[in-house]
Amino acid sequence: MKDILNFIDGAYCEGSIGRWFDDIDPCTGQAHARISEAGSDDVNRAVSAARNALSGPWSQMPQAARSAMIRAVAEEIDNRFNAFLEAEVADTGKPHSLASVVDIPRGAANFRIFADIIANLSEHAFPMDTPDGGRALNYTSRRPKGVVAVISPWNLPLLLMTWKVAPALACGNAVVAKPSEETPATCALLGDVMNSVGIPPGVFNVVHGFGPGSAGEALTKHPGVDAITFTGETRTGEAIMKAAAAGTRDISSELGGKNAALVFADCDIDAAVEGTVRSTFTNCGQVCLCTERVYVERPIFNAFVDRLKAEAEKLHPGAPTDAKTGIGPLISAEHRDKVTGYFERARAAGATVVTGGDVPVIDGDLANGFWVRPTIWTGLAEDSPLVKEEIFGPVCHIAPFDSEEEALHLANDTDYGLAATLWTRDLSRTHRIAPRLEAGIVWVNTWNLRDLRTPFGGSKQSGIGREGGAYSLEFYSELSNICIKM
Ligand code: NAD
Ligand code: 6OD
Repeated sequence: MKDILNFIDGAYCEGSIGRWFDDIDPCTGQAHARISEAGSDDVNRAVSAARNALSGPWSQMPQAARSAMIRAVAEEIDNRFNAFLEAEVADTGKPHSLASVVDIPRGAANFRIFADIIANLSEHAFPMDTPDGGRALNYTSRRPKGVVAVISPWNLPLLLMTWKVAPALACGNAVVAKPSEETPATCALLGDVMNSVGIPPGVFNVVHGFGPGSAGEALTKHPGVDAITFTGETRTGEAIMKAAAAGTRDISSELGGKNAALVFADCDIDAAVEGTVRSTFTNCGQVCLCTERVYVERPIFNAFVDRLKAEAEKLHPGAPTDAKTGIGPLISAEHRDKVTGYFERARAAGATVVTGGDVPVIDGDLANGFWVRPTIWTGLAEDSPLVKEEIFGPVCHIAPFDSEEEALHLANDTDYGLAATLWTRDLSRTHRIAPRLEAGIVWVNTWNLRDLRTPFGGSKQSGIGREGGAYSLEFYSELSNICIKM
């Protein structure tokens, strides 16, 4: 069994508290590695290493040189593609067909885009008249924020960790990363990548462990951390905001969602069904952008439900390496129990179970994996907790609507505001509706199509701030105005 170690000041090390915990393969329920938990002394050491690195050459490095190093990280991830793929799949159980086209390539692409952004950085200038009849020049200038804590979840481990580590490093910060306790393996591999491209020791550190009472809490409460960027559950985001309040540290958060899809009768129904299968069941529904509420205009409601059911039933669970596998497992036994708890509650609430709502029986090595069947419900009341709470599994509820206004109301009637999807051929309708959807991201006739220059984030309880392209600079750098009297 492999050991997964912390990475502090350029070296892999065991946590000083001598505690280890298992890294479970969700396809088998068996441990495939053990993880060394970091204690508060280790977190102290990681934060000190990061702070020391800031006084070295890293943050003063010419932008072009730093950009070249960030680009080299991307190339090194490409070079080690198979090691990253194997680690990600062992931690998550997701099919190779998904991890090899989404997770690992995006890990590299995240470094590439921020290498480009920083290489092409420009500032604003504001020439002005002065009261004495002279002139002055204002210009903006950015400097690193300092030590940035990056805390990430288990659903897209490499993608979401690098989405934040890359801009943090590109802006000249030093990072202490805390990956999810469920999926630490790819983040651990990044340490060696950083060393191999010459990123100075201390610029990138990794501590492993849990949230409360462990490395996560120690890191967010550490006074040596200048800013915290977090992806995960809304309730965890609230706890981290409280920790960040001490010292008024900056926070960026990407949180939960209960995303709606609106399917109008004028849509291309083939595309809408195919897109909704992806938006509901990709990664076994464990993507914050996944659709959990589908609203379909009444004339096509029955046809849409039938077609979505037929497609959902084609998604066979299976081994990650099997080309026929259409859906992987949930991340853990605990999460499987949470999702199956929703299955029971839906039945008790009188939902019609169109398909799924149970656990498939699988023999052999995969018998103890955390599988659930793709599930579709109809007939729940809009105020049911099942339609309000994020489930984060391969589940959606489908309800009919009769007008544009009703569809908009239904989509927006949620505490969350991450993503929404609109399926229509009517361009005027698109322009009427899309800007009124209370979501950080609106996709029209597609889902999860990403241009990494665009702003990404959620409104309401789905997060604070926007990251992506130049928008990331607002969080990862400190902006000054310099005013020169001429
Ligand atoms: P989680 O909030 O349980 O954990 C996320 C990370 O926070 C983990 O590393 C965990 O150890 C750490 N953590 C937990 N409590 C902490 C504390 N008190 N202090 C410091 N760190 C703490 O989330 P999860 O279960 O890993 O991920 C699933 C959730 O993430 C879902 O709600 C999903 O919607 C959300 N998510 C959101 C986005 C987005 O971009 N909006 C992306 C992915 C996942
Ligand atoms: O694509 C991205 O940049 C991103 N942050 C995706 C988040 C997915 C949530 O699970």
